[in-house]
Amino acid sequence: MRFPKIALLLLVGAVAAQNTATGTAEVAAAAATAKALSPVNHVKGLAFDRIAIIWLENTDYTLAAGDPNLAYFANKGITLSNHFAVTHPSEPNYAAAIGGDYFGMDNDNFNAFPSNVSTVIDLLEEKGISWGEYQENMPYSGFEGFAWVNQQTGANSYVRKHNPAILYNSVVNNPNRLACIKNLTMFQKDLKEDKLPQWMFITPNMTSDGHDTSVTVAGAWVRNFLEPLLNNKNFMKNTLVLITFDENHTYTIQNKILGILLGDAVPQHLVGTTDTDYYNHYSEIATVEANWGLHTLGRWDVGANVYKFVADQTQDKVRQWTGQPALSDMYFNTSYPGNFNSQNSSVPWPVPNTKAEYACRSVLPEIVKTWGSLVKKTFYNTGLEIPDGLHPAPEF
Ligand SMILES: *[C@@H]1O[C@H](CO)[C@@H](O)[C@H](O)[C@H]1NC(C)=O
Ligand SMILES: *[C@@H]1O[C@H](CO)[C@@H](O)[C@H](O)[C@H]1NC(C)=O
Ligand SMILES: *[C@@H]1O[C@H](CO)[C@@H](O)[C@H](O)[C@H]1NC(C)=O
Ligand SMILES: *[C@@H]1O[C@H](CO)[C@@H](O)[C@H](O)[C@H]1NC(C)=O
Ligand SMILES: *[C@@H]1O[C@H](CO)[C@@H](O)[C@H](O)[C@H]1NC(C)=O
Ligand SMILES: CC(=O)N[C@H]1CO[C@H](CO)[C@@H](O)[C@@H]1O
Repeated sequence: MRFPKIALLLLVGAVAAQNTATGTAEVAAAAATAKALSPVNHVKGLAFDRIAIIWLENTDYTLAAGDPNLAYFANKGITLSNHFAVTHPSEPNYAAAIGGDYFGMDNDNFNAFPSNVSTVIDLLEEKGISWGEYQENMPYSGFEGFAWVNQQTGANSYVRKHNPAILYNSVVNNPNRLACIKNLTMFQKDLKEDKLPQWMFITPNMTSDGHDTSVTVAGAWVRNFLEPLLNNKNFMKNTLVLITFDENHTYTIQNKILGILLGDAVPQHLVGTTDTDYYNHYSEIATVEANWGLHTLGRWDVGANVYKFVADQTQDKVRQWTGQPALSDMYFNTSYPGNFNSQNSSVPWPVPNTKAEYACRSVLPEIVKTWGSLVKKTFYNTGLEIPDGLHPAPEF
């Protein structure tokens, strides 16, 4: 797959130094000199010392819950039965999971967020917590291209739209950060050398994650990947694993997705249970913030629920969705306007709520420095209730 030239010219203009080539020869040349880093830290968390987030693709809740391999993992952990994606299609969900918003994105294009937009990576690094991404079949560490197909079969393999960190110039423009975006071959190497980071995001390829196949293939892939890790001392170090999906498959129903929490950080008495509290992709950031006492991004991460078993150890309060519209009327199936919206991008850059204080967490000082003077224009609040395309924020 190639991205259209127009999109390349328009969107990559500002980041001309990036190497987005996807030709076989260029990729081979770049791979030969690609820098990879595997920083190691051991910052203690309140509920876990490591988190591994694994995303599969496009499956409705009920179908996922019925998959035997996913059920196998559900029995070993906590099932999140009221867990939602934030919009459609894929890319904005991946973006949201580390950036605290999707900035109106309603497409899978070559989108790049400007470098003044921070992510969970800024929050982690500020506290000296190592992080990394493992993207199956990414041809080399820090590859910035739109896609990389299987060289034997031509089938879709690695895609940029499923790589959250690569969407953010705050990551891409920093060579040391770029070098922490690696593939699964490097995961196995880091595992063996006991160099896995404390926060990691794992994306299987387009076959393995179910995108071009089915939840049966995705379930089998996770079983094959994760089962050996459950007894691996280099992996299980007070580790929390999240298995989830980017989005529900059927656009006209609520965008509910399966989530499973497991690992040796999950308290024994909760193994095999279900947590019915409301969570969404922003909970992935909020939980990490609460666990390590991080600052926040001042976006939808601030008010998102922290997973209950973690919240019990961090003194966070898990809240119910009480606002209007009721949760049952929220579909989370279209994007509100924003800079990356293909229908309506003529809205100002959303300003983080730099004054937000919630659960004793404040916004990252660097974000306050950049955006603080504009805080009057913010539409982010500390509520659990987030907007969607059918119910945009009143300020929109
Ligand atoms: C993974 O990345 C490494 C390091 O850049 C590279 O040597 C290797 O060929 C890549 N593996 C796959 C399967 O793409
Ligand atoms: C995806 O990864 C699996 C291994 O997990 C491999 O067997 C398969 O060939 C890969 N598919 C593509 C299209 O690269
Ligand atoms: C979102 O869901 C609502 C309710 O089913 C439906 O009316 C609307 O068409 C859906 N939007 C999209 C883009 O599918
Ligand atoms: C952030 O970057 C965008 C895009 O370059 C720019 O339009 C905006 O003014 C910047 N905002 C701040 C507060 O730096
Ligand atoms: C775009 O969205 C903004 C905010 O909702 C709205 O004020 C504006 O009228 C919309 N523009 C178009 C062309 O729809
Ligand atoms: C077909 C299917 O299973 N879709 C699920 C998507 O999520 C909603 C919940 O919000 C389920 O009711 C659907 O079953």
